[in-house]
Amino acid sequence: MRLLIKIRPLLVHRVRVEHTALSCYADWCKKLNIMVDAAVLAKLEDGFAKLAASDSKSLLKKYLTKEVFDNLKNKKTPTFGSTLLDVIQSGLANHDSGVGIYAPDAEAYTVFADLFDPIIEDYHGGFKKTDKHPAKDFGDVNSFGNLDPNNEFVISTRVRCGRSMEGYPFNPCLSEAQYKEMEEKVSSTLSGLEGELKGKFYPLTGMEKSVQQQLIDDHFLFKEGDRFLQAANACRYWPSGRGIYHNDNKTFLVWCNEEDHLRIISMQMGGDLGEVFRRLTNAVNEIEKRVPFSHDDRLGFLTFCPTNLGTTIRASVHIKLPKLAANLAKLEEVAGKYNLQVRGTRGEHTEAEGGIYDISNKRRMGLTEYQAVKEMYDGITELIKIEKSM
Ligand code: ADP
Ligand code: CIR
Repeated sequence: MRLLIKIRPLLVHRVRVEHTALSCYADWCKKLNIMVDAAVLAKLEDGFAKLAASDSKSLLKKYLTKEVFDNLKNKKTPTFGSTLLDVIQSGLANHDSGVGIYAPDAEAYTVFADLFDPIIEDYHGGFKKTDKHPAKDFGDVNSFGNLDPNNEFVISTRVRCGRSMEGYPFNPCLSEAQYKEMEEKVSSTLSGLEGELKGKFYPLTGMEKSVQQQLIDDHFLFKEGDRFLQAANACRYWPSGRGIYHNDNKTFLVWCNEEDHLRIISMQMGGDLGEVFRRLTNAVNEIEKRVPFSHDDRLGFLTFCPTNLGTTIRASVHIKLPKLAANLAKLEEVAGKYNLQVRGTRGEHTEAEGGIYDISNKRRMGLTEYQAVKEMYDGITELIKIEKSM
């Protein structure tokens, strides 16, 4: 009893010291922005419960197990303080997402690797967390020919890649001033291009609605109001800092600050993949001489969406395959065998119009630029053979 009387004040003192230490720790965390706020945690818990109860087919639902969720929900990226909510909110708001996650900043790929890695492996056909993306290699740019010399099936051919400018985070972390600064850098840099790459930058700010709509309808410009990007916080200050550069005949185009900082695009009517790929390679080489891009040793070129990492290459044709497409599930199944992805006429999440499908390579990581394009070339060659034999 006497002993207790003696040590009680000591215990109380210790508790007080610990309590003070804890509240100092909490203040310190808040100051350093490393504690996830209660409102964010509540949204995460609610969104997770709804997703778990849904019949969503997204890769987010497939890989966000309770264990992964609990392990990541209190984490933040060191520089921008991005949370798991910033990563998954698009997939939580859109249960019909195919993937459902984005990296708000480059550090998210590391901090939230327990979620990104299995999704990357699934989407990119087996790129494991221990794998390293190969060095950039466009290969022999003269190796591709015309996919459809008699113009029977292919309407048009397009190859694009994405790039992020070094020193800037991805969309959700950009300020309006940064958007404007980037637009200025992009437009002044591109104004130095020559030959068939020579063109003009057209800001979205102030662009007539009819001109914008015509560019979208002609498949040259990104669409507006993408709900997957909006939910990911990627459309803030729109249309500030957004725009498109193109040459006179619109065979070389650059999108500025839509999903990625830059989308570099080469496209033309018909099936001459050789010419489209040569133009893209030339353009990328010229732009890379002038702008430093974010690149990671393991992941390759860094992009906002994990589906675009690595080469960032999507080589596609607009194609009519009426016999194969009579059964869409069958078309998708056959395309899948050749690692191809089928999209609608106006791009991802759209329907086919007039029997025209957009078919492209699906994976972009763990193979070179040349191999990604070859995957589309070989696959489309096979699909055309099958169509002809039906
Ligand atoms: P991204 O290709 O940049 O991932 P989308 O799937 O949204 O994005 O497509 C962007 C635009 O490019 C859409 O208008 C789409 O119709 C167009 N497009 C894609 N492939 C081709 C092609 N081979 N020919 C013509 N337009 C194309
Ligand atoms: C989805 O999950 O369906 C969208 N977030 C888009 C995913 C892949 N497409 C893309 O990056 N353009």
